[in-house]
Amino acid sequence: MSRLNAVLAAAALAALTPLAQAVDFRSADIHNSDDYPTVAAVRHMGQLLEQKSGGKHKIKVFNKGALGTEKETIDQLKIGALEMARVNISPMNGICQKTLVPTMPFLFSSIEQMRRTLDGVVGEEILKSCEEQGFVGLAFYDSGARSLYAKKPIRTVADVKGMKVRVQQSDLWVALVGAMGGNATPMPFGEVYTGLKTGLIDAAENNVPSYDSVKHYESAKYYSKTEHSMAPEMLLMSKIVWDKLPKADQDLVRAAAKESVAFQRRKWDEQEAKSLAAVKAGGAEIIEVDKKSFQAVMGPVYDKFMTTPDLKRLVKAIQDSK
Ligand code: GTR
Repeated sequence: MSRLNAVLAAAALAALTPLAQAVDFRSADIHNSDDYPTVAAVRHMGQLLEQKSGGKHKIKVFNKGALGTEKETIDQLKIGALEMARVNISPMNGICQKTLVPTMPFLFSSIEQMRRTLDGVVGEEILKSCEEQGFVGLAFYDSGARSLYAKKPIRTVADVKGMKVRVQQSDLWVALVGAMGGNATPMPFGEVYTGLKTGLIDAAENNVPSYDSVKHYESAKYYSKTEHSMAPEMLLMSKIVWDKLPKADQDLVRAAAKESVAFQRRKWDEQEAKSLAAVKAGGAEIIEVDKKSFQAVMGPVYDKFMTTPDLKRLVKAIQDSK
């Protein structure tokens, strides 16, 4: 057997051998603050898992983008080089198609409806759909509603025309901002602060806690409440790592993840209120918008992305559950 074949055979065997021993799962997150709701929630999940497994399994959260951008950590999960990552659903849009659904513009009518949907059968179906691509969807976390912020006030969709707007790395996001008349510029989250400072971009879009935590309001002080998407956060485990866990341990991981959702949502609600106060104190102005003008241009985005019977069924299920 050649050296390479021997290495491959050993790797294949390792992939099949159940992990009877303890594992310290590493979990990635790009947020800088140790107290950001997603970061705190995965840490909390780790405590639950440690208790449930009698100290066998632990989770160590590597936030601040220490393990790479969201796209990079997703790639590492895929090959089993990383155990867990908390990412936004958007960078998964090109990997498992059903994740497009909760990202769609103006789909949910309220935060309550979004939470109910993600907790129910629709949410489960979307999480499960990532398995064949190598990702075990453990839970959805809250990311509130995302809105546009810019160097000048945006009050109606016509104001977006020609603006360079940073978006997440997903074709859907490029189309969504394109439908508003903006020039979408996909880039990782960590580059947005400099992008706004240097004028590479005129605007970006996010929820208030993210707008606050990385101080984007310093150079884009007008936060226009478009609330155009409620794209949630996802907690993912590498399927390669998952398949090596004994069934009983898989159950513990799932249970700890599900239990951490309520904790995350409590933190989220508190953080939204704190961040709103913080950005206002930092000079941000909150602008009310003509939301209907934004909703009116989204038809082509649905036509372009909600193309299969499965996607249409999921959209309809959500619309019918309002
Ligand atoms: C945040 C989200 C991150 C990332 C970021 C972004 O709200 O928590 O996972 O998606 O937005 O815009 O890149």
